[in-house]
Formats: sequence, C-alpha cells, structure tokens
Amino acid sequence: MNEEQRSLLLQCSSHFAPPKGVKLSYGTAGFRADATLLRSTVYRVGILAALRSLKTQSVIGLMITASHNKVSDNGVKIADPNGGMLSQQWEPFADALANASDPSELLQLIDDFVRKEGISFDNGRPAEILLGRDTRPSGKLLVDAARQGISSIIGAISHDMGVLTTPQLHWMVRARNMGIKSTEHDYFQQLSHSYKCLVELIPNGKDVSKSNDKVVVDGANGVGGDKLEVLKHLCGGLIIEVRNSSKGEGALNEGVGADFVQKEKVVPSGFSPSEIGLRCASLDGDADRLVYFLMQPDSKMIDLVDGDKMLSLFALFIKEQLNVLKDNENETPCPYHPSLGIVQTAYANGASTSYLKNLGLDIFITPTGVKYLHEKASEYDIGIYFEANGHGTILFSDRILSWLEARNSDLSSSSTESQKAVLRLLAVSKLINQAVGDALSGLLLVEAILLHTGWSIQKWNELYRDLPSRQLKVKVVDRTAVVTANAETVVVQPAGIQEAIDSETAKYRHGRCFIRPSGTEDVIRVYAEAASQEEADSLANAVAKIVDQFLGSGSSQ
Ligand code: NG1
Ligand code: ZN
Repeated sequence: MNEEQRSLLLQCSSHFAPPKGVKLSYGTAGFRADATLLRSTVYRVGILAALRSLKTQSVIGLMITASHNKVSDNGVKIADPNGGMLSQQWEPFADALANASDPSELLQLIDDFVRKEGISFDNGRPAEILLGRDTRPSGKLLVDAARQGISSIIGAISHDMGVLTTPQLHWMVRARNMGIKSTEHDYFQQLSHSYKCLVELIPNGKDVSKSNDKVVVDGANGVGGDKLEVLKHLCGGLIIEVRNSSKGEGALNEGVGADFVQKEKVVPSGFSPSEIGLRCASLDGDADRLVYFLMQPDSKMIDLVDGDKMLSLFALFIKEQLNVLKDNENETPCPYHPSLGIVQTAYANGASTSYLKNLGLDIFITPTGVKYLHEKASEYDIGIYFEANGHGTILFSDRILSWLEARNSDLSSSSTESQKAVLRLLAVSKLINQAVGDALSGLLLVEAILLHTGWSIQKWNELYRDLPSRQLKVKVVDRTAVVTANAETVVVQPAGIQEAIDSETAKYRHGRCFIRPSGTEDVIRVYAEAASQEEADSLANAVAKIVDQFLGSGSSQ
C-alpha cells in the first residue's frame, strides 16, 4: 500500500467511529444488528468488498439487508465472484475489521492482510462492486456508508443497483463475472422464459389450463412482493395474487413473511377465509426464502409446506428426468453416471429425511447456514439443498450442463422422451438461481412442477406427514459457551449438557432434540421432534430449561 492509499484510508475511516461496547461477528449470513449500530461496520465491509474484488479480479456484491429480522435491524453481506457467499477464509478478516477500535488499528489490519494475501493495488483491473438493498428505511444511509468504504480504496468503482432481493444481487454478480447479460430485466427474462419452457414441455394429455388456478403470495411487506408483481406479468397463464407488498401499511416481517409462517404456523396478516383451500406462499423480507401453506378451515392455523417438502418435490422431478435418460441410454449415452445429491440440516423434519432415503437418494447433513449446504451440493452433478425454513436451490455442475447442451444439439431434430427430459433439466438449471436460494425462482419452479404432475397443494403436502416439532430460543449470557459437533447434532461444551439432553429425549416416543447457538441472534436455539405435538412441545420446554440451568439466566420464547 502506498502512502496516498494509507492516508486516504486513515482520513475516510476517521468519519466512521465504531459503536462502543458492541462486538460484531460475520455469523451465519453477514453482520446483523440494530441499524443504528451499523454505519461503521458497513463502511468497513465496503473496504473489504473492494479488497475482495482486487484479490479475485472480479465483480463483488454487497447487499444491505437483515432478511427476516425486524424492520429496525439491518445487515450487510458479501456476494463472491460466483454469486455465492463470501469465502469462509475471509470471515475472520471481516470480524477483525468490524471490531477494530480506531482508524490506525484498522489500517494496520488492512496492511497485514493485504501483504499476506498478496493483493496488488495497481496491477490489474480496479475493484468493482455492485450494491443492493432491501426496503428497510435505514438502507439508503447504509448504502452510502458502503460507497464511502469502497471509495477509500483508490480507483474502486461502485454501482448502486437500488432496491433488490438478495438473490437478484447474487444472480447479477454471477452473471457479470460470466460475461453474460446481467440487468434486472435480464433476470426477469431468464426466469420467465425458462418457466414458460417448462410449461410447454408438460406431457401431452394434461390439461394445463384447467389446473392453472391461482397462487396467493405473502410478500412479507418487503421487496419480494414488489418484484413478483413485475415477474408475474411475464409468465403467461400463471395467476399470482400478491399480498403484503412493500407499498402497503404493514411493517416488514411483522406478522407476515416466510419466517413468521414457518415458525408460528399461523396465517399471515393480509389473508382472509376466502383463501381457504387455495395454494398460498410466503416470502421472507429479502426474498431468499419461500414456504407454501394451506389455510385450515375455521382456524388461524395452517398446514405448512416447508423447505423440506419443496426439496422433496424438486428431487422427485429431477429424479424422474434422470430416470428417463437412463431408460433411454441408447439415445442419450452418458460417459459417467450423473450423481444426484440431497443436502439438508439437522432442522430438516425427520419424516422428510426418511422419505428421501426411501426414494434411494444420497442425503448429506451439514451445519446450519446456506454457505455449508451450497458448498456440499456443489460436489454433485445435480445437488439439491434446502433448509426447512425454505432457503435452498438446485445446483448443476459444469460437467452435466455441457453434457445436457451437447445432447440437446444431437437430439434437436427429434421429439423423444429423452429430448424432453434433457430440455426440462436445462430449463430448470436456468430457472432456479445457481448463485443462491431464491424465493421467486423457487416459486416458479414449484408452480411448473405442480402443473407437470397435475397435483394440488394438498396432494403435494401428502407426500409424507411431518413429525410434530417445536423450535424455541433461549436467551443466555454467552451463546458462544455452546460448542457443537457432528453438523450441530451433538454439544461438546459445556460438559454434561449433551448427556442431560439425551436422557430427556429418551423419555419421548420418536424423540429427537438438539441445541445450537444462533449465528444471527443472541440466543440458543432448541429444536425438538416427537410422536405428538404435546410431546414435541414438552421435550423442547424441558431442554430449554436444561439450557437455562447450564448457561445462566435467560428466558425461552
Ligand atoms: P441462525 O440464527 O444461525 O439459526 C437463521 C436460520 C438459518 C439461516 C440464517 C440466515 C433457522 C433455525 N436458522 O440462522 O437457517 O437461514 O438465519 O438467514 O432457521
Ligand atoms: Zn432472507
């Protein structure tokens, strides 16, 4: 770093004093906190984004969002060159930057890091960053802080893309780095075009127009509903009714949205009894999560069709196409056996894992946080990953995509079953976001597959019956006191707590229970499953008490 760069960093940083007594951590999905605490953090993440861009010689994304958290919170996260999450190797540097106490400590950290990573400031292309934000009122100010962080690296350029869903920004970063069309318009075109391709490939004899009833979507009072209003007009016969867009009265994520619906299992605001029996869906505040639900008659309760059921629907469809190709191997010879992998976390309902195992699928469990699921899914030719909360996608390897493209041109004059299967898989790979879980593309894929199978949401929901479950959170003095192993299914610290959880769990029929520290909130999460709802509730409560005993005063919610 030359003198000019050093003094620019020192000078700019002096305007962004960190809040006193607050320790921030990059966590499961970037930094999150009350928005008033984040100016200096976002400024510093702006610097990090510019350094990441110099190091990778690629475009980097910076998104201002706190997803499903309350509207007064905000957050910041980085999209890497491939559109995925920030490389985990850079997370300790992100933590150190955010917590540096003054400009000279900050400069020292940057100096050491730049030297260690061999980052050059004047060889190669300048840093380039795409900025996005959700609809939170604090977003504009924080984007401004990010811009100032970026411009404290000489030559760095930022492009403010305005209000976007998180997956849109990730998609744009990936597209930019692949040298393909990358505007929001291109995003909408790609999604709607591949949706329509899938619908055109629905087997003969299925009357699409009859089964094409509407889907009613809760936009969490955020960005997702607004974008869906645009997308729906491009999707032919699909009827989407959007509730809770950001233009309404309600507050972001308050009594609405995928997180609320999945955790509380009740009808979100903005829905009335006239929706009973209809296919309903809910997005979260930045539209990277999606769940479906069915309203129960005469009650506020819902039947939840969660990420695990979406995963099952997608897995069935993909497997069906791969089976067609296998059955017609003479037409579509493949030099290898394409691998199909399913990735879940410990929060996946046990019934979904058994169902998928019975289909003969290869299942892998990772720790919570899509960065872990995504990484594992990318090891397969087709990897499908979902968190129960509705965040997930389907990844296609370059190897299978080139094979499918080649088969498609070989078979282009025929109209056989195998060609249709090839085209369907190619359309799915373009529809479903390859960068990150995306509620909008997930919704279109669900809609296309339901049309393809002719299933109602009720039929889909009956693929298997969820084991009753309960999730609680316990406030503790220090959540880092809980250390887990085996994809978070076992607690190794504090000593003795796992034994206490095990002996409690053993009292319940089909009991399963685990705890872990949240990466986004200051709590310990408790998850319990058992044969009945009463038993699941009772197990979760008993284990919450154990957490309280081992980890000091707190309250469960
Ligand atoms: P934490 O707070 O680490 O449990 C939550 C979700 C994750 C993930 C992140 C990021 C649960 C139990 N946890 O993480 O799955 O989505 O938020 O948004 O749903
Ligand atoms: Zn989200």
